[in-house]
Amino acid sequence: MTLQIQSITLREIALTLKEPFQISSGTQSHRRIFLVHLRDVDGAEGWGECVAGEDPHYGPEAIDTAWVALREWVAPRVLGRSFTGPEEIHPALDLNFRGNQMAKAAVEMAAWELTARREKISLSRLLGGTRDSIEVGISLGIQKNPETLVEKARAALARGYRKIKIKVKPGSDVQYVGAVREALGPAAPLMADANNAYTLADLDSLKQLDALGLIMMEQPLAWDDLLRHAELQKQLKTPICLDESITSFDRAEDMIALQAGRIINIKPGRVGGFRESIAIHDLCRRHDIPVWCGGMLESGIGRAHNVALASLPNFTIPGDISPSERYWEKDIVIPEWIMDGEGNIQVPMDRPGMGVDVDFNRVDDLTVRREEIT
Ligand code: OSB
Ligand code: MG
Repeated sequence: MTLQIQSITLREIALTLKEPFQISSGTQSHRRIFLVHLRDVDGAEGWGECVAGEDPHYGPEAIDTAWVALREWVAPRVLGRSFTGPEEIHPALDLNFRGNQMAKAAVEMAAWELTARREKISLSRLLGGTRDSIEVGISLGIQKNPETLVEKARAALARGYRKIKIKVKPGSDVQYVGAVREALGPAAPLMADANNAYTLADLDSLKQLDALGLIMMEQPLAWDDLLRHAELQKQLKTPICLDESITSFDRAEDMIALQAGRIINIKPGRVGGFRESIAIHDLCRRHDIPVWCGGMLESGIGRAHNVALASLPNFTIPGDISPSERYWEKDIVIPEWIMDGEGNIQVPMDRPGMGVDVDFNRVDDLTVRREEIT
């Protein structure tokens, strides 16, 4: 069976978050969601979501640059070509085409989704998933004071979330995380994510966070750094987890060689798609490095891809894959993503493709921009 993509439709939809999400590098309250819809020569379809944000505060891409990259350079390398399978897309997009991982990933991941539908198996199975249920956590944005944060963390634990990630930045760190630790006790599964807000000059604050018994500290230093993270890791007992810095398989190898971190947050969009995510997953497994699946405030479509990826065996730490209700009044997939009281989301193993249907009428209603490339 060959893979021949005939058309790629780009769509931007507008979705409002239930509550604004603040991290050290920026705040979001409305999401401009970038969806990708593929059709192959036989009429089979596949959905993807480009996770680039409104502006380049997380990584170098933003929705508007990704749109151009997808139209100008990704689409021409994929349309009208014949691939033996979706694993051939990444190499075709990687050759003499730098960066733009999120734009590349959107199409690559949609091609895996399309293939799973054609083969009438779940996306999870196509990727090598082994679990029928995944454990999930919540990512709490920076709050106006420690009391508000404590209430949100307490409610999250009561709701069943298996891991509570707290966004930090200088000035909203030790006091905030310390208050949660105090309120929820030593066993509460807490971690912090700094989104690059510190430098090695902040060692004092980082050492105080280190004393709070966190499962890990995510990306404390610069977004593309490895060397300074290695220096920092030597001084901390808390494992460092890298997010922004891991943009490819090679960067993951570098992290391991330099001992710049002990855990990786895999976001398939950040590394160019599923092929690279699986390679990083396998590499980490060989090196006893646990991985977990990060999130980018995705709609139900991007979430479906994350659920499938998180079903692979070395995803041993709960992911930032909260249920639809955490983000939206109403999601764009049917059924919505739901979490049980123990913090589990079921992997739709017995449904073809990503396992949820797109609410097409609603997507149409929410669409602000559409472009079809053939
Ligand atoms: O650093 O993990 C991050 C959201 C946007 C940009 C960066 C990050 C995040 C999150 C959100 O933490 C996690 C989620 O989707 O729930
Ligand atoms: Mg992060």
